[in-house]
Amino acid sequence: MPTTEEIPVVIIGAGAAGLTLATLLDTAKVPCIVLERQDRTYIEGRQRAGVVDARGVRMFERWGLADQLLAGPVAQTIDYRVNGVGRVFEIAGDNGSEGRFCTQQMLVNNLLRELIDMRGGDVRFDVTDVTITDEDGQRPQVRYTREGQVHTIACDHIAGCDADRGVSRASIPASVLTTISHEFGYAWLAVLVEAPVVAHPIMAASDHGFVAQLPRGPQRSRYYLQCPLSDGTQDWPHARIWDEIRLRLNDDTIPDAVVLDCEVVPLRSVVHAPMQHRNIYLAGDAAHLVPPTGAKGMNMALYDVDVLAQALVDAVNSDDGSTLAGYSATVLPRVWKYQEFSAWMTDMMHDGGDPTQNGAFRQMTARARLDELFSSPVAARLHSDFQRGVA
Ligand code: RFL
Repeated sequence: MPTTEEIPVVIIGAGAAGLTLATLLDTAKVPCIVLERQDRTYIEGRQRAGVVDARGVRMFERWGLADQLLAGPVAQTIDYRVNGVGRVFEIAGDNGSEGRFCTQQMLVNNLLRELIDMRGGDVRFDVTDVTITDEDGQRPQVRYTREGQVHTIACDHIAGCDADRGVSRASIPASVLTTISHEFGYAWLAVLVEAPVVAHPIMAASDHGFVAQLPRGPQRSRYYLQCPLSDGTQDWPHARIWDEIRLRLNDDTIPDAVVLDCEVVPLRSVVHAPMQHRNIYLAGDAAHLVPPTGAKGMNMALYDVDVLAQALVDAVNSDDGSTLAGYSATVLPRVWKYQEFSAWMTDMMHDGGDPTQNGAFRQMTARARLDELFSSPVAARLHSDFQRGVA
């Protein structure tokens, strides 16, 4: 028997954006249902971003959720290396909140516990065939299948938090959206390893290509190695991974360690605008992608849902739809600012590396740009503000 129910808000996708939005709405007593195609165990195990920036911390504090969801303060440093020679950049902050160490996996697990286990929030995993009907003059409907049964939810608002390949953006007519994208022309081999944490996160340009090492827990690091777009994980046997890490960091003492996971991620920037159409509101990777170099993807998703949550609270609790109507216009300027920062970081760290990529001239000017961070207080301050998410 098909079932139909009613709720003010349906959220599609239980990633960083969807679960945060659901928890903020629950905090403000706005009822919502989250639909997720994966099962809970899969969501709990998914590894990605590493740090909630200072702006994200302030958001969780403002909503009274920081202590439940985030871990302790994170080291505000980056070890920028060129051919193995490192300089530690200290991210300058103001008094008050700073970034907190919280991997995306940790945040998502804490959100699942808070929302489902502590508050009884309604997250439906393992759903398939999610379809959206949102036509003029009719109440929006979301249909989905679970355990072979088709269900329909009538709602007022749909939050599309289902990332780049989800159904939410695909439900908006193509003629409504403008898509602006940029391909960087290379990829990263993202390698999760079991290894002791280094003193500072490392971002390294080398004549042999870019490499980064970022902490992902007490005994875990994520290495990123620049590689051609055509590479697959089969091109990177474990011995080659460790040889390249030693070569690019110019450090023969790094021992091989257990590789837990490995994937190839093409570096690209994409913005789809407007981020809303009728009653559908896009947030996070459903609306924009950034190359991971600036560590901003998850933090941009958190910003989107901070604005969207308040707008939905105004619309549902106070019958004031004005902030919701302005959602896309409110968040897009910041989306573009962080696109610019992420592209700047990406160009600097990759052009400054392998000269066969873009030539020796671009290599040397990129290295000069990196030097500025250590010689110009103005450049250092701006870089810090971007890293903290407050620029
Ligand atoms: P998510 O986390 O991918 O969640 C989307 C959810 O939607 C579900 N879904 C559907 N559910 C129902 N029906 C459908 N038809 C559906 N289609 C999809 C999916 O199963 C999933 O659960 O997107 P969200 O919430 O927008 O969050 C965005 C962030 O995940 C992303 O921006 C970051 O992970 C990006 N990112 C980083 N961000 C940072 O801020 N700092 C970092 O250091 C950082 N490092 C990274 C990254 C992303 C990476 N990859 C894998 C692309 C490093 C890497 C390697």
